[in-house]
Amino acid sequence: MTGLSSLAVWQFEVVQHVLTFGFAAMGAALLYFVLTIKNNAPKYRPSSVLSGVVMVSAFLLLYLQSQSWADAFVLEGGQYVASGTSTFTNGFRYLNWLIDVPHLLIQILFVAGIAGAAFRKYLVRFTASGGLMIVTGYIGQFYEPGRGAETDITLWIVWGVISTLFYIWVLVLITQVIKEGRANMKGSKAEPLFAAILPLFYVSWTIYPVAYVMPLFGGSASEVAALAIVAQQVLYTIADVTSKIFYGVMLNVSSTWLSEEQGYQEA
Ligand code: RET
Repeated sequence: MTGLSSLAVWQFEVVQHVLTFGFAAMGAALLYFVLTIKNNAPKYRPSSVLSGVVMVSAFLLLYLQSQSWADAFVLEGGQYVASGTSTFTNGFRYLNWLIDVPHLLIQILFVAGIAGAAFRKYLVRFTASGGLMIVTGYIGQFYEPGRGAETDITLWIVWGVISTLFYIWVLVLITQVIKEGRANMKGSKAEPLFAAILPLFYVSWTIYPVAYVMPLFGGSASEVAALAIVAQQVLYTIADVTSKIFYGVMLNVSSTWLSEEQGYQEA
């Protein structure tokens, strides 16, 4: 982030607030997933458990991310400048995704009613496609423009493109899973809600690669670089809340409706 020499007070604060909102939302949603788990028949519950795992991991990451932001800058002469003692990095996010992405992908299988050999097939493919997408993107982000000595736009783009190929594989798989899930719940009132997960997924997951390329708009002008960083953090937060919480809630409500229709009553 050497391209970024200073931040206006509002820019520093917007990121601080947005990161705080992010971890507060994960904490609140954790409580929701725990408290509603018994509304669902046992076969759907692993979906809520996986939402819980995702919430804890994201809560911790976003908390550390906000600490790292606060440590990276100091207020000097009415603006925030690099503290010189630590840098702000998005690297931790990628490690959080490495945990969350496979879990988010696998949790839908329980609600879609995919079992047996098909379950194992998707489990392996989701873990491979999601894991490789993140690892290759992680390598790429070290070369991000504005990071100083490591900056290498070509390598940044090449790793980004490789990661995108794995992302396309993820999209193909999730489209199939939602199609199969809809077929399994034909006639249920949960079907339209479950179907709406597909557009939510496409939009919320695509925000991540959009945030990845934000520094491209930063250029070398410090003022634009600052705006790009702020935009990147706001986008990541919107993506985190929609891809983890909205998605989890839609799966949870679908499970509850399916459970009711199948005659399940909370003990
Ligand atoms: C990267 C690198 C650039 C190319 C692409 C990417 C895709 C990232 C995605 C991340 C999804 C993360 C989620 C996290 C939830 O916890 C790695 C930014 C395509 C799709 C859903």
